[in-house]
Amino acid sequence: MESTLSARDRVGVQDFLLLENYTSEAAFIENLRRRYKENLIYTYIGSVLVSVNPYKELEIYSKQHMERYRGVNFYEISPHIFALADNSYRAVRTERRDQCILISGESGAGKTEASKKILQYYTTMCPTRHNTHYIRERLLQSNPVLEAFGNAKTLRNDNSSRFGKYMDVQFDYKGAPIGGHIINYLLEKSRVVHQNHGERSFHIFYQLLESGDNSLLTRLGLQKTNPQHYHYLVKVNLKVYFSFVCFCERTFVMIFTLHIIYICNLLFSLSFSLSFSFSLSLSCHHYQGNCPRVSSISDKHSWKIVTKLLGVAGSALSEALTHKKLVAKGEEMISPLNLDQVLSARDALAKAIYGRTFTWLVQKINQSLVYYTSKCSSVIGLLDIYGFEVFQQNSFEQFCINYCNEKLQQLFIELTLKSEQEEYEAEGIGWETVEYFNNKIICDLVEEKFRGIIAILDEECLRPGDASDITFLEKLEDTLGGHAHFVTHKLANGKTRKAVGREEFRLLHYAGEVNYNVTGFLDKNNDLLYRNLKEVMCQSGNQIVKQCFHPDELIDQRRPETAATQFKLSLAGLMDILILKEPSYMRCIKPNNGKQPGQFEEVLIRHQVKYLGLMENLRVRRAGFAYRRSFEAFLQRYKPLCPDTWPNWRGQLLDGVSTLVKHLNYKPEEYRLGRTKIFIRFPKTLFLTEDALEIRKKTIGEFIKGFILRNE
Ligand code: AOV
Ligand code: MG
Repeated sequence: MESTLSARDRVGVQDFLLLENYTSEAAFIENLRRRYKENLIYTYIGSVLVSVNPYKELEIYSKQHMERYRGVNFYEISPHIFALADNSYRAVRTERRDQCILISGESGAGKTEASKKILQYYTTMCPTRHNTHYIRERLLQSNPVLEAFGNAKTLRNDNSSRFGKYMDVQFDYKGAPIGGHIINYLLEKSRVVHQNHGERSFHIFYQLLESGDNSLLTRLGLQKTNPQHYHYLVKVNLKVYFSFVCFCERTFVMIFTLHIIYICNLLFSLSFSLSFSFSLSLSCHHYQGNCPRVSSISDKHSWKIVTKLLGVAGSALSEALTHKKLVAKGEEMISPLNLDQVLSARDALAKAIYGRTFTWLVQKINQSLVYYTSKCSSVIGLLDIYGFEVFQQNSFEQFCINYCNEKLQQLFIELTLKSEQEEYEAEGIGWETVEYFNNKIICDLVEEKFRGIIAILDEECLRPGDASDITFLEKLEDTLGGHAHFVTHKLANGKTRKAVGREEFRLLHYAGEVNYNVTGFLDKNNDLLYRNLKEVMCQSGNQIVKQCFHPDELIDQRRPETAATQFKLSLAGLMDILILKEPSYMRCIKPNNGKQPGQFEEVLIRHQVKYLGLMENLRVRRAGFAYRRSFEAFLQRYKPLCPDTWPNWRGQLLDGVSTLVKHLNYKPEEYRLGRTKIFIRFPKTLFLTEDALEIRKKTIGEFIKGFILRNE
């Protein structure tokens, strides 16, 4: 293969392993900066791909670009996401080993875009079988649909993933995509009922109201004109949505989506606040002290539509929304809820409907994708999960999201170091250990049995009596007071610089310090839907509502797992999936907070380089051997450089490689020969060899050049 690196591609070093001063963070960042200025957003640390979000469209993702990366080794061509995608694909094809690509980085760094590019690469470049052709389309189409329902504009990112997604793409023995499967993680459903200032609800609300079918909208009593009316607005094309529904019970989904929108809006507007333009309101008849009690819902017309769409009896729903059912001494007692309770019941219902529909949608997509359990297939798993995030106010959602990022960092540490070590062992090569920060201590702080934050939160959620967000905080202080990564107002004693509020606790995450406000932690963790609301929903005549609210739930007397525990368990499941696969890593960096192209904000970037552990990663790679190639690949590539190995080496591969490196004057400390691979310690050695090859190709003329091309 002819080197395809142009002079521009060689700005800085394309692999940080090649940095002269590899321990210098300044040199690292300078290299990123120089490349970023030239729109070279990708750089390697060995096999890890680092990217910096360009915040503008680059002409580097065309089919021609994809073709350049097919079957090519990393350093022969400029770094690219397609190289990473192709590398995993080749491993699947040749070794039949399951792969996964783990993309990390903070909110807005480019993870979702990267995962889409990888999927595009596979759907464009892989062969297809005629009978599974539709799988490619469905894999691609699942993205915009899930984004419509699961992404939203936040202060950090206009298209922020509010759910975690792990997607398996399944390939047959010929390398054709034949199936797929998606697992979704903890959707931030609270967004349906509340958004921080400057943020929005899920895209789908705006999409439908902006470009939804007129007759349907009218039928449902929705107005197309003024999306503001419904508290939402985002310009996204609905076509993507419709292209999906044709493979997924089109009418059902579409109508149900409208149901959701309508219901959520109606529920949302069930409020006494005059600021809501919506007409539906609760009328309150009784007052008990300062606490109004609500007994009926007044807008008969809107109410009729909601109940019709949900397929439930209006009287039953209004009763369930405004009353609580208690069983005392074998007798059922109905007591009215106060305003706060009604509003929280309303929110809980809206969240439950949205959350469950989302899961239902993922199930539908999975049914349409097919997943074979046969042995003659391999998978590439793509993980695109919400990135580490810090806002002015951080709540339960950020706590879960950042915990998830801790787990992924932990996996990265375990797998990169472990696999490095294993390879040296397998090849009989000595290994020197490198110090690094292991964030296991923070994972334990969150998830440990009995004394981890989640355990303490659950305990407070289960405790009858005076349990509150504040008692939760106090309990945290009692239990975790001495922990190096846990701080509260009372426990500050110089561990951190920033102030901690009285209702906050601070975690010193691997990625930085975050203050979490405990308000709402108990409620969000409980995630309760009153039993009588569940009962009403379970009786629904709507097919989809029925599937989302199953009567079995009512029979099961056990308390459902709390939200945090469910999340913890699902993350543990994810780790089990990932650990069995061969990982590739992509680390995304966000260059500025303004979502601007060309702005390289050094302080921000230095921070990310630090917490992504990139310098440590580099040191680990450099402490060992920068490059390793199988004898065969090494000989094949560099044989033109030695008269004894050119044009062909007929003996043992090991002897051929020995002959070649002796001829190239490699010094003993520069390389090691393992059982099947050559290990080269310094990148410079390889780089010089590459340069020699370059010169050699030029001097041996077109004929020979053609010969090399044919042979490689
Ligand atoms: P994220 O997935 O890492 O954040 P995204 O992938 O959504 O971040 O990227 C944020 C925005 O950056 C995108 O909407 C694009 O405008 C831009 N962008 C990212 N990568 C590229 C690229 N390669 N080329 C051009 N523009 C890009 V979050 O889901 O919030 O954690 O939770
Ligand atoms: Mg994302």
